Amino acid sequence: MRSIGIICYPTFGGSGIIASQLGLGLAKKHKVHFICYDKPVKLDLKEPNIFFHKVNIPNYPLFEYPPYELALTAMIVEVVQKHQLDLIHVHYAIPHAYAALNAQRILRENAIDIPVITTLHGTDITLVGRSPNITSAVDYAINNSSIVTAVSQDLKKETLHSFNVHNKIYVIPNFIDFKVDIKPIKTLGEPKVISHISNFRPVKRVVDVIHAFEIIYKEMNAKLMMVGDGPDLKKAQDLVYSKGLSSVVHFTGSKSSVEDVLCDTDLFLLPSENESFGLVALEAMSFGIPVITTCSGGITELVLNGFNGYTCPIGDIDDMGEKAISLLSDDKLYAKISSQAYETSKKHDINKILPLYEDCYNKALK
Ligand code: GMT
Repeated sequence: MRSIGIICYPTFGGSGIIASQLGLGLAKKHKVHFICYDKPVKLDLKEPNIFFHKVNIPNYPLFEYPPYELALTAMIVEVVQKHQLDLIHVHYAIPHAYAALNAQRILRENAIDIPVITTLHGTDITLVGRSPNITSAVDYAINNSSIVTAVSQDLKKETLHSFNVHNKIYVIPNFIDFKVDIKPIKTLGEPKVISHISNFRPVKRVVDVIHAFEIIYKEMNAKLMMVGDGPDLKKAQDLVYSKGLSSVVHFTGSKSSVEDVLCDTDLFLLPSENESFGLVALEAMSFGIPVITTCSGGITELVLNGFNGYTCPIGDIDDMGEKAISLLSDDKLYAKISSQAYETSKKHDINKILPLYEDCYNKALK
């Protein structure tokens, strides 16, 4: 049994979900200590071997920007010393890997040597990390981690292209923790239910979901579930109102259960500008739901055009609409794509992926 520290963002995003599920899976064999500014949303603290240490961020009037990395670094040092952690696994290069590496240096002064494993999830590399004033810090965090993993081949490629990296990057795709092992048999009913789940950031292009839905709705009885909250929510709501679609487009906010929405969904739309992996698409596929997405980075390693869903050019709402209509009007095609979507998701079962992380831990500890 090892003692593992996990550092992640505790919010609804895919990286926090993956970190939480990984921790819960590891806790069957190891002690897992989460170090975050809040309890990760999907983390069940009642589970054995799971511990949570809250990072208290100092906030004095003098600080315009509270020093989060500093507080996190000090908390990592404290938890490693008090609980004799064997390794630290951080999700996101910035600021988590950066803070963990500083903690590592402090601990070395106390004769404690602890490896840092860094998992890159996407936004840290494709958006934030490209800000020129922080690239040197990202280079440092990646190059000095004991092991670096990325959630897709595309993210690995992007990282090598955008940063001055000389460390090896292992690709470990995201996963699903299947609670039941029953293959869903999806048949099309009326109305067709289309859904989209995201944090409504501009990168998600939620407006394209509504344009594509309008094309579908002109051809068939359909409704759209828009799940989540974020900067583009108002823009999306205004568009729905201006198109007169308010009776068939439902905005549920971020509190509704993703599982409940997916249970009733026939087709999932994810028209992102960039998606390093697209965990939500994998979740949809685990319910046997075909996904229509864009040719945007790592998601094309998951959604294979014409096999388990469709990939369209970014912003091509006509293509998305047409593909959706032909899929939703053909029971036989729909059953085939749905079944293949589910089979793809089974390849991402946590039981297949978790040992890959354990291998990384073993390598880092050697
Ligand atoms: O997509 C987001 O806005 C959230 C972000 C996150 O940090 O959780 O998601 C990123 O990591 C997920 C988990 O690995 C991936 O499934 C998402 O594709 C990735 N988001 C982007 O690349 C935009």
